[in-house]
Amino acid sequence: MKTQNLGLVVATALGLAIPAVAGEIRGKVTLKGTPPPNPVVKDLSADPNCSKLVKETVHIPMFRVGPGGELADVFVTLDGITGKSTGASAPPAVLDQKGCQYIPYVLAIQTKQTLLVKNSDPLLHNVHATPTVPGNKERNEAQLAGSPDLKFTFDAPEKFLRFKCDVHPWMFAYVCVSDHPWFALTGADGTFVIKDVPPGKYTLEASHRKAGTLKKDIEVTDGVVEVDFVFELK
Ligand SMILES: [Cu+2]
Repeated sequence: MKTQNLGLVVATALGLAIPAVAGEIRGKVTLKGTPPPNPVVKDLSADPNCSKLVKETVHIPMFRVGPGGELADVFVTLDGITGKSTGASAPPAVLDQKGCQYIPYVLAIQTKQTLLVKNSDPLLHNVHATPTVPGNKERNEAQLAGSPDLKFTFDAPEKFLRFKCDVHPWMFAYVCVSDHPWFALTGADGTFVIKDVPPGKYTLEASHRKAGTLKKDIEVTDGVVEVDFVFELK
């Protein structure tokens, strides 16, 4: 037995806290090919109340792509892990309704994590969660201007769980629900970081609502693993 392992055994026997060894997964997601243009939300500009709040043309951000193909809103996660959620003790995530749009359009939370839905607009919205995975409940609630945040939680993992507004038919948001904490969403620069990953062999999955899903087998040790994904549009 090596000396360092002996130390570990002694520390374990004494019940001492041992610093956990953990790795980090970093990478960048890019898109090859030209995506279709993001559709203009014509109904918003035609709505007498919403058009007062937003003067500029609003597009549905189906593809957020940078000048070098950097792809945002990609849900990157360790595949096939369930029952490891720390969502019950995680800080709440926030989905806002502002300018008759859900902001952000895509977000990621854990099972049992509180999702606060805010109404920052001076008008009525109707928050309607429409999950498709058994274990997650559909819920539909009116939210008047100035009323308290609505609290949502989901029990089952689900990718791109849709929220809609029944007052404004163009309003959608998509929530990725993970049953463990090892996930990230890519930002505008296409990059992601997943920290504190226990060493091991995993399948890393990258999912974009419109571009599809890619998977890579990876091994995490106690350092940084770099993993890039390239989505190709046909
Ligand atoms: Cu609305």
